[in-house]
Amino acid sequence: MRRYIILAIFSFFLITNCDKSSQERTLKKDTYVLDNYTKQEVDIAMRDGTKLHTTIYTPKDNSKKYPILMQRTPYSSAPYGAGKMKTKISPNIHLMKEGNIVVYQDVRGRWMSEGVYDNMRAYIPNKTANQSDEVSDTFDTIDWLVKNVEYNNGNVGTWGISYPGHYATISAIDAHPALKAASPQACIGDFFFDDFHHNGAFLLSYFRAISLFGTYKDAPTNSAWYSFPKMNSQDQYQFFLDKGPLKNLNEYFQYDKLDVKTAENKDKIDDFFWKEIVEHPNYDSVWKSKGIIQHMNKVPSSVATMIVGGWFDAEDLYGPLETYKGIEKNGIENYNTLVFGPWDHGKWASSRVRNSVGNYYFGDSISLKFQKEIETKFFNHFLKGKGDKNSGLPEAYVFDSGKKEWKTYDAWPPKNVIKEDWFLSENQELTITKKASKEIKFISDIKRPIPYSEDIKTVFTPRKYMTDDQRFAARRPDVLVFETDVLTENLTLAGDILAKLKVATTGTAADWIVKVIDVHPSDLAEDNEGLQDHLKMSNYHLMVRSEVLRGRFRNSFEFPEPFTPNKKTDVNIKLQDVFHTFKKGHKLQIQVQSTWFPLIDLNPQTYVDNIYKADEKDFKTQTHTVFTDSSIEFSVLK
Ligand code: PG9
Repeated sequence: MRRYIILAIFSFFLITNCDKSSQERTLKKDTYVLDNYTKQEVDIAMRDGTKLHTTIYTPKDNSKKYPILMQRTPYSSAPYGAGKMKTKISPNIHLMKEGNIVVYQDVRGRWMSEGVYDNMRAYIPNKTANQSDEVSDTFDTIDWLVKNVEYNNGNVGTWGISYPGHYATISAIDAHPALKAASPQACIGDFFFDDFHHNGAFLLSYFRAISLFGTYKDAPTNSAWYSFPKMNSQDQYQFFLDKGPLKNLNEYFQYDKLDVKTAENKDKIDDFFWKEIVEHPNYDSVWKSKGIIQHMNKVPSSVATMIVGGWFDAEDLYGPLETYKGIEKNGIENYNTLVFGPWDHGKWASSRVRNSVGNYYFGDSISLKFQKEIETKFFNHFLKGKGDKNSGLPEAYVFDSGKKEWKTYDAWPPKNVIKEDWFLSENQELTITKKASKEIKFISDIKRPIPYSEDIKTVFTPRKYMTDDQRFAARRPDVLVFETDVLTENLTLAGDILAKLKVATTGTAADWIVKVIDVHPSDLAEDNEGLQDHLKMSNYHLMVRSEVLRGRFRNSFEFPEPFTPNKKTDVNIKLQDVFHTFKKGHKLQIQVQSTWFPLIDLNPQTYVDNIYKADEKDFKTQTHTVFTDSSIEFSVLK
């Protein structure tokens, strides 16, 4: 018996460690930082006097000087307190092991820092002496660090994933002269197009995440001051369907009592972020002022940038792509590069050997290769090396998610891309030839909205669906399906996609969702390891890209408009860039639908000024029409 127990323990060790990279295994158990770095925590005063809590890890080897790698975060720079160290620091294990000064800072109003938090705090271009924003907070912090931290070589780099990625973008605006390199990764660009909204539709699936950003804390704290809504069901579809109109979620955020703190409600969440979302349903000055893409012209050529993202990132896809494209507009003076791989949110930082997104496997060591050969090389070149434009890295290092291989280009999108229109024809064809316009009707039943996923369980933020099999949707009467014949040669898409729909509705409001799908051959025999039991790779309908447009915003995100019932109307939807080869033997499929639940909230399908304040009576089942002179404009690599 003893022998079997030993065998079981050994095999458990093997299983849990065989998926770790060799780098991970060679590291002594989680004490590398403790053994090789010292830590100090300081409260740095900003120009308006607010003190920001900053944790500094310095190599014990003080025989040389080091660059400073900094991450500013709303998610805490814990652990706090002497002797308590992170087990991993810096962007990756190579940069940690070769030695850098690594700094983490709680941004204004978060955790151990003073001040009042504001989501995506607006950048103030011409600040008065004492005015501050995240740009000035970053400038003041870097200034203090290079003047006060021992053994620094005067060069600073910033990095971060997601919200920390947004602060890395911020660091490059009106940058401090010591900042030589910034790597915004999955960086939020604009909360009206990243995370909480997609083209005006509200990401209902983000419901629980709202609490993370909407409650004020009274003083610096090393423990969470917010709490998450308690959902009484793990079946998110049913939970939100039973909840009904968005206004019924107010109870979780004390919305209607926000300004009246009483004894009984003081412990409830009075969420200023929920209030902002509810009271600003359109792309008005509040959202516009917070968007950072408009300020990319303020990134000086003294800062080298490497923008990183994942083709299957459900949270921040708009941000990194638009950040890169925004900086590109500054011209060749800026060293600005792009890395996009087959990852979901932030997985390029993973130490796992196996790279999959949900059910779909892309290959081994993709993240590890990026960390070692791209990310480490980028920071070392600009912070320790020559720092010129000859970094040895490509302009665009992009992974073809169809061929499952890396490619490099000297521009993104590649120069040899042409725009090609494919038409949605009535017998479910997707053809290059335009045919007579026919009507295809379907009932959009708000009592039975189309699930965005077959998975039942409630998630904090949805991620896996980005590569989920779409057969479950294809077989519903309210999902229109259009597909090519079996491809006789490879078809590579490289760049954005524009769905040019011509639609009508019996109602006065509608959402429009378009999905781009790679239909795999039916004779595919082998299944991906980790494939959910109910799936087979045979005929797998891989979602390559998807997007929604809330129809009221078809002509303007700021000034919404109703539909005229039964009037043929143009609805154009931009889908974010892809880099995907639809291989010979596969089919390219388009799905068009009008509900996507509960990824996004339900459209009442009758026009109301503010859906967040709509009543039960506003929600009506309608009949929608798609005309077959609708087309999809693809960026085809020739
Ligand atoms: N952008 C990601 C996020 C923002 C808001 C809610 C949930 C996730 C992130 O910072 O991870």
